[in-house]
Amino acid sequence: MQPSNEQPRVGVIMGSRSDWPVMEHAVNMLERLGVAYETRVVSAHRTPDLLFDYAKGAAERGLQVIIAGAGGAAHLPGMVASQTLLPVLGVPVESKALKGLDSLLSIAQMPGGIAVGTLAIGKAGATNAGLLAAQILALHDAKVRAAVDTFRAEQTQAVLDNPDPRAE
Ligand code: RP5
Repeated sequence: MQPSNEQPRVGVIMGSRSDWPVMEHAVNMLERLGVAYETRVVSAHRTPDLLFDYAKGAAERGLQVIIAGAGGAAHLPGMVASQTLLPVLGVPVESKALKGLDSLLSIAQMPGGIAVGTLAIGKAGATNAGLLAAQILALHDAKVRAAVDTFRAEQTQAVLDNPDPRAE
């Protein structure tokens, strides 16, 4: 799944279909900013061979950033990062048992030497992963930079236009 026929530049992967209600917020942000992406389920535990193939081939296929979301024993972002030099942004998905604290610590507490950028638990983290991926691309892409700029300006204006917290 991708927004257009453009070559995907961001890979949005997740450990399970059950992660989609959170991870779709990363995709929503990429779509809003006009960044071509692909998305698929890649599980560290259930499809380890696919994980290795995906991560090893990602740069060659034209991806520039990988967003990886997972919950519980969330090994996906770290294992993907170990197999590619692309920046990997990890999104901790809220788990039933521990409300995502397990996911957050699994993703954030990487050993020194393999980097994963860890975002917040859940929707905010997924949204910001999409935004941060776009900001990474914006370093070398004026069109994406302009889209991020516009997003920021509209966000600011929306707050300024609605100063009364009681208003509908
Ligand atoms: C993780 O286990 C997934 O990322 C998901 O958050 C969690 C539960 O997966 P399901 O049992 O819902 O497939 O690997």
